[in-house]
Order: sequence, then C-alpha cells, then structure tokens
Amino acid sequence: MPEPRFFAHRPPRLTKAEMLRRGREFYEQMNERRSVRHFAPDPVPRELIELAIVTASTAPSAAHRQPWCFVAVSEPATKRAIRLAAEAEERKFYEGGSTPAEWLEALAPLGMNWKKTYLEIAPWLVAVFAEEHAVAADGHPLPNYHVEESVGIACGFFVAAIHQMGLVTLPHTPRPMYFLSEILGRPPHQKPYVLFPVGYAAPEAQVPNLERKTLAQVSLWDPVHPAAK
Ligand code: IYR
Repeated sequence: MPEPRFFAHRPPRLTKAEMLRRGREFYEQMNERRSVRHFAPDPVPRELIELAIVTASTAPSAAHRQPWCFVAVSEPATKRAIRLAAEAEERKFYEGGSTPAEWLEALAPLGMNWKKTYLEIAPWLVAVFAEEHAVAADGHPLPNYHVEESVGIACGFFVAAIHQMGLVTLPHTPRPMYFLSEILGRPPHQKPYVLFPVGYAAPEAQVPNLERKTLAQVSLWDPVHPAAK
C-alpha cells in the first residue's frame, strides 16, 4: 500500500466583506441558470466541453474513487441514434398508459412531450456513466462507495461550469437509459446516469416562468435536539 501523502492546504482567509461579495456574485450567477430545451445548432469548441468535464471531475467523491465517466458525442449519426432511442422510451412514458396521472400533470405546465429534437440539434451530448466498481490494473474489480452521491455532485459541478461559460444544458433522464450503454459501447459496470445536451441557447429559446423556493422554504436553522427539550 502506498503511504498517503499530505501537504499543507491553506486557503487564504478573506474579510467578511470579500466573502459576502464573492458569495453573492456566485449566487447571482447561478440564479441566472435555467434548464433550456431549445438549442442553436452552432458548433461549440471541444475545449469548452473538456473544461466542463475536468471541472466536474474536481468534485468530492467517496474514497476519491471518482466513479464517473463522461462520454462526449458530437457525431451526428450517434446523436441521431440517441435521439431516436430516447424518444422511443419517452413515448412509452408519455403515451404508454403506465405513468401516474399525477406525474404527467406535474409536467404539463412545463410544456413537455416525448419529442426530443434537441438531442440532435445540440452540438454536444454528454452522457454520464456511474461506475459501480473500478477496475484495478490487473483487471479485478475494486469496490466504489456512495456512487450515486459522488456522481450527482460531479454532475452539479458540470452544470455550473457549462453555465459559467455562457452555454446551456439540462439533465435529461429517459428511463430506462440502457440504450446509452449499447449505443456508446459502455461496459456493464458503467451505469447510465444522466444525459446532458450542451450548446448555445437558440435565439428563440423560451423557458417556463418558474419561481425558486425561498431560503425559508428550503432551510431550517438550529432545530432543538429532542433530548434538550
Ligand atoms: N424524461 C421525461 C419526463 C420528465 C420527467 C421529469 I421528473 C422532468 O422534470 C422533466 C421531464 C422528459 O424529458 O420529457
């Protein structure tokens, strides 16, 4: 076993004013982010997608296993195959009769249906796979831990990086997604997790007029421990 090596990590202490300034600026930037479903067909340089992927890969992960694989697709024939397979699944979801009415009603105000033309129009599709186990140099499996949490956090970093660069995306999760494994030739220990179309917003892009929950709605501060009552 190699010795873990440690080195000093001393992020500079900032003044409260500077912390607030940075925190507010980041919040305001992130609050501008929207899930966009209308993409311009214009190409996006590969380097930008590479940057979003390396940013995602800075995410914390259990035992530092980084149990993710980002598969970037720009090839039109592959994007088409993904679109057709995703639409076949979505058609069953919307029109197959087994999705609870409540779920369809929750989606109705968002104006969604089974058609996913954006999967062909967006210049990049980035499919994220979660690795149930790693593969050691000699080929034997090494367990991964808290895979869902680790990959979810990395995807959050990916979305933030895409937004920061002025591009748009949305997490697309047709269920089941095994068609992605087949089309992209992924091994069985890599499970399809989410699909991100990435590109510029179309000039005519619209997003639903939704509000975010307030701080009070999403937080609770110092709840009293039952034993202290
Ligand atoms: N995957 C489907 C349905 C869908 C489900 C949820 I939950 C959403 O927030 C959005 C869509 C689709 O993409 O249409």
